[in-house]
Amino acid sequence: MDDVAKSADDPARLARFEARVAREDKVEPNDWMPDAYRRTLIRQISQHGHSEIVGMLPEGNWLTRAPTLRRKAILLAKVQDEAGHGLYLYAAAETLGISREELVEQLLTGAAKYSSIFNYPTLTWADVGAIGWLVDGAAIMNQIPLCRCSYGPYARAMIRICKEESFHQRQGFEIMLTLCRGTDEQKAMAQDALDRWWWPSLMMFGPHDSDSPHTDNSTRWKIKRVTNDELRQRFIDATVPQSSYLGLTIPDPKLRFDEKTGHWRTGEIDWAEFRRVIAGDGPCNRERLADRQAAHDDGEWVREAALAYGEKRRQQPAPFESALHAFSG
Ligand code: BYC
Repeated sequence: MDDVAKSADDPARLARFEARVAREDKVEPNDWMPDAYRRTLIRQISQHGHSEIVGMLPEGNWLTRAPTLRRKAILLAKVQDEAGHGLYLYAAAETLGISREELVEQLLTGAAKYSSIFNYPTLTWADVGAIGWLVDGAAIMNQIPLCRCSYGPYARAMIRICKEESFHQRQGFEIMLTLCRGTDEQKAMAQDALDRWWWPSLMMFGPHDSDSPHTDNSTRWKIKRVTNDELRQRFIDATVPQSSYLGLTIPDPKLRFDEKTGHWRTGEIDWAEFRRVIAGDGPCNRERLADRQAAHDDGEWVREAALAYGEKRRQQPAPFESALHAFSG
């Protein structure tokens, strides 16, 4: 039995809700919604927000070692964008009734997931290029359809996020192009980064549709517009020609172009690796959570100062009242 069938929601209300979603009306925070719809959105939006926050770490690793001032300024802007994406997404999740404190706690205790992709190391500068090209490229492919998600606050947050992701993807491709047009050593570094990031990027789209427990409900409610396998295929079809343009080789001996369908076909993804990484046993899971915890602890004085400032402002009379007070006094 799926979540909808198990739902204790009033059937008439549920039918009205589903008709509304079918008409493409946006669902807003104060509207009635089935519990399972709310839970799915909190799960997906918070996992997405956590991914943006943890996603700052692998690239942040190269901020102090970027090869030029220009590269450093660009990378700094990109990492800041990701912090902003995390905050828009946390704000969107908060409209569904979960607090920021709960969200942060779920991330830090490991109770909530974030994307598997961020549990891999960034060993060379070329990894920053590969992340932009492949990881942000996969993110855009997955997120453009989310701009039409049925839940208004998530859909609106995604519009701005996608515009910024598109800049991120281009800067990554441009790093790869520069390396591929450079020395043999630089090109080898770009190939090595592609070798290590290709398969994890394909895993970003999630399990095959046949193994994806959430796809049916999410598609029915227009949270997901396109399935995991369809999006993965779109990404592969867009990326294989880009890799040829760079003069790089996709690390998959089974990769072939299927003339009949017009799609690139890959070998099988290592799903055992995917399951290991999302269960917390990837190459960098522990390091990422420890770094995130340290950043959270280091930021405690900022949170305390912001709260104290907010409290002080609350105790002060509003500007209009104090002007009135001065006038009458
Ligand atoms: N990693 O039924 P399914 C970014 C989980 S981009 C970890 O298909 P759903 C960024 C899934 O959560 C990355 N877990 O689920 C880019 C579920 O577990 P639970 C983030 C994964 O939700 C560049 C289970 O597997 N993007 O942030 O229908 C720079 C079954 O899966 C993964 C988003 O989050 C994975 N790769 O579909 C910086 C986009 N894949 O909850 C930052 C929004 C699956 O049952 N999210 N799982 O324990 C989505 O589009 C969907 O949630 C997914 C999964 C396609 C990811």
